[in-house]
Amino acid sequence: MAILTILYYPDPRLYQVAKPVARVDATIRRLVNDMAETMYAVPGIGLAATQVDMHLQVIVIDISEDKSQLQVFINPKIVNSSGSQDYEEGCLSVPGIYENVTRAEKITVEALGVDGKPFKLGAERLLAVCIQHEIDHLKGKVFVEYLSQLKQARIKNKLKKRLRVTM
Ligand code: GNR
Ligand code: NI
Repeated sequence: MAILTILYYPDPRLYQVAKPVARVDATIRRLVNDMAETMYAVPGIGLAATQVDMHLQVIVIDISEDKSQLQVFINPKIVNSSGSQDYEEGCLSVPGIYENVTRAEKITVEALGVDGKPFKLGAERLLAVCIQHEIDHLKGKVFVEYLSQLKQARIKNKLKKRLRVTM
């Protein structure tokens, strides 16, 4: 296993669109393991392959209290959504920034598991937020893009300044 390097907004590689996984093989299983290790190390509740500069449709999520419930979504598709909810979101690629985003309250997602088998899952509240946030990453979208242009500009400046100080 390995800890992977996370890209920081506004890195242009975060805007790349991820390709579907053709076959869930040993390479993909290794990517899933490394992404999970990286997510737990930071720590975060989700991670999309885009964030570690791998442009494949792979997501890991664990919203459990004791970090014992890893969920893997390969080639995920939201096939149903309803309602709306506001949630104060953060992102490992936008460290230290927390802003309210409105998303669907309930979703149904279809994906492949790490065993390569298709499954269908209903999700609501935080899990629904997290799945939508991660699928956005796969489409090259970061949550700050839901905010006003002014807020986006301020966040970019803040992160660029911080990078200058710490690197
Ligand atoms: O760790 C994370 N926490 C979080 C909190 C509220 C809404 C979404 C998230 S996802 C984030 C991890 C991350 O950046 N995934 O892409
Ligand atoms: Ni994120």
